[in-house]
Amino acid sequence: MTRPRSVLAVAGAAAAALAATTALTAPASAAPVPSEAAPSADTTTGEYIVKFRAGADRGAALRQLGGRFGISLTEVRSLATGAHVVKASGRTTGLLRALTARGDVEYAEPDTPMYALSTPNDPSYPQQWHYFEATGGINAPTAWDTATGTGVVVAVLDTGRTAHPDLDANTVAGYDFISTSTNSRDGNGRDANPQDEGDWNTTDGECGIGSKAKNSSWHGTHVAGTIAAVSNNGVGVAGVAPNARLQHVRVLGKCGGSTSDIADAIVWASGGSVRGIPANPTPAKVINMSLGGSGACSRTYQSAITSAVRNGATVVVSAGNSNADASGFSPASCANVVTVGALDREGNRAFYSNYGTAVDVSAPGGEVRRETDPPGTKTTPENGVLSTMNAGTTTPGSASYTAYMGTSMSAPHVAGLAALMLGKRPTLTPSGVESALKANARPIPGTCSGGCGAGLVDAAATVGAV
Ligand SMILES: [Ca+2]
Ligand SMILES: [Ca+2]
Ligand SMILES: [Ca+2]
Ligand SMILES: [Ca+2]
Repeated sequence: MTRPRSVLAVAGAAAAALAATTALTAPASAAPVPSEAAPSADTTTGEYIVKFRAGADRGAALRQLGGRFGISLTEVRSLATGAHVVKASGRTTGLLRALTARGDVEYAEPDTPMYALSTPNDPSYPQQWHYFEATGGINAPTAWDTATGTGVVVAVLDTGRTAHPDLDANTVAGYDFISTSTNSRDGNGRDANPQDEGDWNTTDGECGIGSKAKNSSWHGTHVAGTIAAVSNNGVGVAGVAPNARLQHVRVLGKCGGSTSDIADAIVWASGGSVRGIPANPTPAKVINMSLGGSGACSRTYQSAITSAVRNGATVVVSAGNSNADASGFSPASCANVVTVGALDREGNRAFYSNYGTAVDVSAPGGEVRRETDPPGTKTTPENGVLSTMNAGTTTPGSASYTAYMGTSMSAPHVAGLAALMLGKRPTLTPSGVESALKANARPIPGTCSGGCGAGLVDAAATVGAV
């Protein structure tokens, strides 16, 4: 049994840089809204809704008004309300007032065009460049016009759950698969409560040679927010699949987690049976694993993944943060998973992202560096992926938001997109999801040495294609 060294956001040599979590105090700037019709004429469409009074001679009234304005007015259809849609042959100003002023007209209104309100009102949404920016974003807003992930459960195999106003409403029951009480911090082995008890460690070397003391990461809380933070609630951030359900399956505690626990969690999440554990009441159609460790895919991992895929679950995994070929990491190198590399805001392969033929697609992972890190072109916190967080340094504190970077952040973009696809077309198979993700990805906007898969996932194109 191999033990993954740690969560990808803090794995490997780049641990110090990757653990740099810059707290973003989000300015409450308003989210953009769809543009309104130009107000130069009564309507931009030339269509009015007119309610005539009982007994009115509609034809005569429209002929008379048309003559006065030098246009023709035709009745297009009647409404359930008893009003009629009237179309003018040309743009007019003053026709609406003239209609309203008539004794035989009860009311007249422009037939105002409506638009899908796909731009979330969450105050920090404008900072979530990774959803909407033309260069490095995943083109999510257009996808939200037709897909929100309704009916799809996404399992988050990670550090577990913390209470959060941007997550709670989208959360279903999960499970805690950490079998060793020393790393679980809840005083027992596996149990039904996937609460994240914190993964801090107080001394260097406590989690193996070269490990550093660190505060709790609340990694599962961050990953979950990218997948399905509650959107349009006027709070915090938006998620990629705002109506999907999150299922926290706790597998990472202090010093990471074990392959054996993670393998059982994969099977359980997909609806398979695990000895001694009650069946999952809401099996996941998508499993996100923003975790990994050294070594090619083990028999244990592959057999658990194969079983999950047979159960119909799409398994999305991070490529890893070691700036190395992903073939040497698990579960990134396993078969039948969607392995996701990370790009920065300009669409270049992020400095930490693994690469190679094992990578299927790429997604935004961002870059966050501290002021004390070596100078670079991308040093500001807004280049990271903003999501839900907890403010506790050890045990859980209050809910908050933070920008992180890593392939841990890129995978949940793809897991969320898979949920959008499955919400729209529930019969898609895991291989169908993977093929559509690849076929509709767009070319890497920047540079990628070593291989970034089929390209940067495009939510609008992919959802449109299914
Ligand atoms: Ca426990
Ligand atoms: Ca527990
Ligand atoms: Ca929100
Ligand atoms: Ca694959």
